Amino acid sequence: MNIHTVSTTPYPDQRPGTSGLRKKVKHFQQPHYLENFVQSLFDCLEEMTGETLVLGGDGRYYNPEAIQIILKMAAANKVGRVLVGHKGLFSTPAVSCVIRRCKAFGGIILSASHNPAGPDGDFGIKYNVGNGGPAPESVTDAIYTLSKKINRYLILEAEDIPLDTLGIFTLGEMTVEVINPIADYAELMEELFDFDRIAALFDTGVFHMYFDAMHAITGPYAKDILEQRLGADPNTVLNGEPLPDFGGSHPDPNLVHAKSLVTKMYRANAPSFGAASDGDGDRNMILGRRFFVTPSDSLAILAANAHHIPGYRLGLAGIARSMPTSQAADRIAGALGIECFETPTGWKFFGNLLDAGKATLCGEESFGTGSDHLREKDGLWAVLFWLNVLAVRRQSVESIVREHWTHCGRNFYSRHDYEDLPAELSQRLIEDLRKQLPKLKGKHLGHREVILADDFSYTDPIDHSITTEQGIRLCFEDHARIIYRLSGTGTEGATLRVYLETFEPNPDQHNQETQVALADLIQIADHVAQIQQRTGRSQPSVIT
Ligand code: VG1
Ligand code: CO
Repeated sequence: MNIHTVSTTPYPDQRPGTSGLRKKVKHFQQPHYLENFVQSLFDCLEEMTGETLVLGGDGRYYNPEAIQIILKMAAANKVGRVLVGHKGLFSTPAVSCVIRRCKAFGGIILSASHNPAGPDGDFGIKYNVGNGGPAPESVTDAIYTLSKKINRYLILEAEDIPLDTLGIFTLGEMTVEVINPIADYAELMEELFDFDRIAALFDTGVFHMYFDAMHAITGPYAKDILEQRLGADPNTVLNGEPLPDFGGSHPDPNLVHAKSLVTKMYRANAPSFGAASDGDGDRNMILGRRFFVTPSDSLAILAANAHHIPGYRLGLAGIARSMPTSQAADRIAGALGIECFETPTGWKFFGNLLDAGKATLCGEESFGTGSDHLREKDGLWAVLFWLNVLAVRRQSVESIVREHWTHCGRNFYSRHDYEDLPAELSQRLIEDLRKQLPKLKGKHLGHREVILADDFSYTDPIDHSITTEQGIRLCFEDHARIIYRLSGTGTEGATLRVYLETFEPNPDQHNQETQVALADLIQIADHVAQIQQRTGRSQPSVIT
């Protein structure tokens, strides 16, 4: 066996963010950049010797090259077996599924999620542990520490593995299995949902839907599950071919970036249901005919309707939401008599709650929803959940949401993003807010009184680890909230996220336009943080 020990020097910037290490493709293509990170990962997890790993990515530019490098490094580092997706493809939730089903030691996902791809776009790498979920911060911190003192990496000299061919290959003493990345995942979906009932809904001939895969990873999954297994029209899946540059678009399923789907869903003869997913398949956007469901509402409504779904018929242990996600989930948890957990942003914080059986459904305002069926958020799962609910209730999406508001009240919710700000300016803005916190409590802002002003800190109820500085929050006595935090997934400049929420119990007020309902809060948010003045921006770059 020809294992090379290659000398290298550390890069100082390999700290994983909210969801793995994300950088420009060109940054990853610097000499030994990818290799340094991967070797730090192998050094951190020495027990990987002889074990099984799952490997794949969302198909973006540099995916095939990175997979070959990682395979040869895995062989040199004594990994026993790697299950790699056909053509190197795997959605994030499918990797989580296969890790769990095959009892693998962990998995490596190559993706920068919804960030644009191509030679000038972004690339990313993320490690998932044996429960199928993103590595906890203790692991990502350890990898980062090793990356700062790395001086060599190990790689096997060998021919590339033919990723286009399903089958079993060897690399030195390691086995490589090129597997169908859809099969296990689709089987799991069939176990959770009533496929016959959903198929019967499509059979009526009056229910039509679009699923926009945005030229990213979910195309093949959606075609297999929606069109083949469930019998949806053959043209249901839009942009179903994964492309290395995602067709030049920004595969982020929201009203701004999934514009063409939104246009189709708002025209006169729009279908009953529309959905989209992101680059790596873990996000979802849900639309009815001329109707948008906010991700926070979607989480609450799935919880309220879980008893209709075979996989959740026995009831929910609890619900977990990220801190900035609206409190609609708390209301339904209260009504169901179950606990609602509030975690920092990022799916890794749900892992312990799911493993301990404390939460069944989880969600984030950033178009992420999932459950204990795996340990990642799961775009297509959310779409199937909605389809199963629609198949049982035979109502429109809009009427289901409106009924929910009538019972539980409506949480008006919006996120305002200020992208590509100078890093220092945005850091200072947050620090200055932090300094203001002691005086904000008890203060009247507009007609509301601030009852809590803090920088969110989380103590994990299972392992008691503490995570601090997770977002500045102002909570008002009428359940309204303003939250400020900086993104941890960007690759250029800094992004300030401002999350705004009010609660409206009166159904007569539920028809207001969201930005109108939130107008006074938006003003207060700007006034407190002096966003316009400090950034010179008169409005956010993206509103979701
Ligand atoms: C964003 C979202 C967060 C999500 C993360 C990863 O993080 O806000 O809710 O978990 O992306 O999702 P940030 O730090 O930029 O706000 V994905 O689909 O990009 O893996
Ligand atoms: Co994603």
